[in-house]
This record gives sequence, C-alpha cells and structure tokens, in this order.
Amino acid sequence: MNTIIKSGFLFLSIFLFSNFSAQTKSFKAKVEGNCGMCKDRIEMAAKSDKNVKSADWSMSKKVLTVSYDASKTDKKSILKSVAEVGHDNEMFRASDKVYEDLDACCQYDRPDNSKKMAKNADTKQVCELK
Ligand SMILES: [Cu+2]
Repeated sequence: MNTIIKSGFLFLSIFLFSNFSAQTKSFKAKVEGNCGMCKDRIEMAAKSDKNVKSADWSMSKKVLTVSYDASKTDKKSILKSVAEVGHDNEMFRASDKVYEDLDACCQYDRPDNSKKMAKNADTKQVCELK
C-alpha cells in the first residue's frame, strides 16, 4: 500500500514538474513582408529556434503568431532571427544588405524606422528598434 502511494506521488510530481518547465506562451508581432516566399522565409526563421512550437505569418495582416517555450526562449530572440533573414518587424530592423538581397517580389515597402533606430546603427547589421 505504502509503495503504491509513494509511486503515485512520484508520478504526480514528475507530471507537475514537466508541466512547469515547459511554459508554452504565444505572441503576435507585426512583421513586414509581401508574398508566399516571404511567408516561408519568416516562418522558417522563427522555427529555426527549436523552442518554437508553431509559427504562422498572415500575408494579409502582416502579423506573425508564434507559440514557444517561454522557459527557453523569448520574443526578442525570435524576432531577431526574423530580422536576420531580411524582415523588418516591431522590434528589429533588418540590415540593408540582407534586405537588398531579397528577391524583388519580396522587397516590401519599408516602414520608416529612422526615428526608432539607434543613432550609430550599422546598416550592415540587424538593428534593435527602441
Ligand atoms: Cu516574398
């Protein structure tokens, strides 16, 4: 009887622990882009983080919805990966070089982020928008 209770507690604590350690959260973020190729590129970039469970970019709304393990990664790091492949978003601006290397159909109208950009922002690098 005692062992059954003990193993029951053990099972319960493992169950609770695994539930606590995997904190699935989600966010929506504005991400610039144009076409189906952009959609693939944006979603691939988000999913390159293995702690991202799902990523879906809406072409009509220009909004990326991500669900991720909040104990291992965060919105900032995911959106940085998205900017690194050329897509400006609400937290980061892609480098001019990467943007210019996108296919012509993917070169979305760039939002004017000049006011938000750091003064000495290097256009060869991803820039965090303040
Ligand atoms: Cu595109």
